[in-house]
Amino acid sequence: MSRKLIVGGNWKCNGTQDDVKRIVEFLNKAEVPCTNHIEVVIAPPAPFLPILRSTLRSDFNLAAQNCWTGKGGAFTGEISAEMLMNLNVPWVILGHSERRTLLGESDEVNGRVFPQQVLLSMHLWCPMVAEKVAYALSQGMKVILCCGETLEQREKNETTMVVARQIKAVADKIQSWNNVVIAYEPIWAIGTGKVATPQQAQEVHANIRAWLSQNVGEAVAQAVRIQYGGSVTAANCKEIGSQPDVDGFLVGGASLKPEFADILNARI
Ligand code: G2H
Repeated sequence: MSRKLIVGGNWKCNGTQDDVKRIVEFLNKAEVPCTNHIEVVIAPPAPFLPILRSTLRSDFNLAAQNCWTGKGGAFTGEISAEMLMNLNVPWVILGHSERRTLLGESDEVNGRVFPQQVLLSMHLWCPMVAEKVAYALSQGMKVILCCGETLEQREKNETTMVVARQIKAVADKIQSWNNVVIAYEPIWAIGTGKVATPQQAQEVHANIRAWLSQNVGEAVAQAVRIQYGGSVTAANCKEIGSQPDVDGFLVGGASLKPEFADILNARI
């Protein structure tokens, strides 16, 4: 099945107004393959969403890097899916490992606050990510759902189990996968310059598809797009992007640089 490529630029917590102008300039000039074949989604920090909305080319879409688990209200510092839709921001990245690990998403489980290390080892963050995904979808948003294992888990051969558990938490809460893209981001490859080999990426992507096939359905497994993320650069994107189950990238550091345009052309 041919799936439309999707490449995301995750700026994380980077940038000034001047950087935004500079980045938008090279994005707007970038020559990209026909947007019938590739979808581009830019995820700047939330304060820059409105300026990007008004200055970024219209064939590139926008994503937030997080949103709340439900309707907005007395949740200081949070952003709701309703606000994003109101700003014409249709995408949101959820479950990024930096939020799972550094910010301890779902610190509170069943009324108890767990120390972060305990939380990490118990993988108790999934319910919060799953709730966020379900709520964002219910508001008409599209979600880039991140998953991935630590180096320790990979070395213990737990990658398949960890990723399956992260996806199952979401599968248990949603009815449709139409508006979900999965981003496989091995934590050991994020911002480290240590990229997964094309074979490592392909193996996990194929396992994710197999899990979806067995647990959700073959049609969903074939249709869901799976991005690879973790130290993607212009130099390594072609090989990874040539793998049959890799449907694009979620790019961090390199999305702030002009080389992002080369990554958009990885499959040409
Ligand atoms: C992984 C990725 C973007 P980087 O977090 O989501 O970042 O490309 O900098 O490793």
